[in-house]
Amino acid sequence: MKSLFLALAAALFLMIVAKPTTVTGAACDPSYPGVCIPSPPPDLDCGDISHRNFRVVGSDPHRFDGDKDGIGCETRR
Ligand SMILES: [Ca+2]
Repeated sequence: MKSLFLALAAALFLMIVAKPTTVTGAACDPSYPGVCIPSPPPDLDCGDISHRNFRVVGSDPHRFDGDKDGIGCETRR
């Protein structure tokens, strides 16, 4: 009975400390403040992400904003 309690306590501890890896688990690059895109590596292209027409500031390490107008992965062309 005691081992069951310890197993439950360990599971609870892991749930709290080792949070499940999600999109928010990766560090969001500050160049894309409106969306959460992790910094490279890997270097991502617009085809690798689902975001479109998001704000781009700063160094733009993924070069989503090739024309430097502050909007990444524009759908209008
Ligand atoms: Ca652009």
